[in-house]
Amino acid sequence: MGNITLYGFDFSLYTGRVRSYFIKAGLSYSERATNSRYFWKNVLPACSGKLTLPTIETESGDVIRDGAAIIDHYEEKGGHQFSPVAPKQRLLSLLFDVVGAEGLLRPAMHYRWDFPEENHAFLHLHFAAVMPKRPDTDALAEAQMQKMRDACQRFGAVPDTAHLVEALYLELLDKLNAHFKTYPYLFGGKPSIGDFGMIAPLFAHLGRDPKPLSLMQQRAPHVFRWVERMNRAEADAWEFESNDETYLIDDTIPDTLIEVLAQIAIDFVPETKAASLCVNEWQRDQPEHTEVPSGVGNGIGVGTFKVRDTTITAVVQPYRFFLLQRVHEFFDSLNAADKDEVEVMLRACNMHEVLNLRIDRKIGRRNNLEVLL
Ligand SMILES: N[C@@H](CCC(=O)N[C@@H](CS)C(=O)NCC(=O)O)C(=O)O
Repeated sequence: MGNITLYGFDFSLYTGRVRSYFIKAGLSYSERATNSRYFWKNVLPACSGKLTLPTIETESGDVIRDGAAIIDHYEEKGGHQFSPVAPKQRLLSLLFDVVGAEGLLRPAMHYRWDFPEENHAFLHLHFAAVMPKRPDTDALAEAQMQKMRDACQRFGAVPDTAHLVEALYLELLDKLNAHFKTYPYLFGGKPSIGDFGMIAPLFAHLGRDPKPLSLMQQRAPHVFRWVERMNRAEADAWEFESNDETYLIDDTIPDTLIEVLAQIAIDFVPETKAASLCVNEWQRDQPEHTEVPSGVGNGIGVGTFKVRDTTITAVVQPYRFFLLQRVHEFFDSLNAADKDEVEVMLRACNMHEVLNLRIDRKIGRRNNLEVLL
């Protein structure tokens, strides 16, 4: 049996989530680009022809497309080692996974695409590196970059919202910085599914592109250290007193984490509400097994919502609910006393409404695609 092959790019948001998981789980993998004949002939057809990163080939040759599905596969195999067992931590871990994979795309895209003076040369280098080597490689890279710039706008990062997007992100950095000053990871001394979700936007875009990287290093050095730590096999937590690589005991949720969630709720809750209405409307007439769009900025409509007097119109990606349904399923499985405790906690950070933001149909997976059930 060989290694895992991880098809992904160093500048890809979702690749960063799986790479970090592999590193922390001690799984041996080789990272490759998608530009080989082998990939197009053997791997892509096993994804029903859908190309998104990350995609992997397991040690035994199975192909898995989608970061959540890849992590699920290894969590299952490894005894759910990165899924806290205690109810509040488990639920928040799942919620942070949604926030990271879906809820922070606006600042991630804004800080990548709206600062050309600082970022353009760096981004061009990376986009050109993964294009076919031809006389027009630079033009191909620019065309692909323009597609991503357009996607950035679809997420609602436009000149009219830039001030708000930046204000919310700077406040979030401050809250995260206060948390990671005291704790190496979200729930103590060990990363969780929620940490892997959050590393998606906070590594490749917000913790690596020149403009947001320097912002993070200067304003939120403890967040920067967490980003580094998430990409290292060892705990890398020398600045903390305790070296325990465990979750906090007694289902403790630090106040600093409640503050982080309250900050995220400011746009995550109204956006999810607007998206749920849009997805419910769309899916009503869709046949069973309709494919749910995947890929950056590909959605089924737009949602409009207001945050601090600014109106945001953003693409609706039903994938948000593919991940959110895990939060709902876990909540529904709890006994009455645990449900009460979770609700009290979610109320404290203005996230309680999320428990009721459900779509009418479930999203599952079939032939390596997310589909409506
Ligand atoms: N739900 C997928 C999303 C993956 C995704 O969108 N990846 C980006 C790169 S970071 C991609 O492949 N984009 C191609 C496209 O937008 O067409 C996952 O979590 O793996």
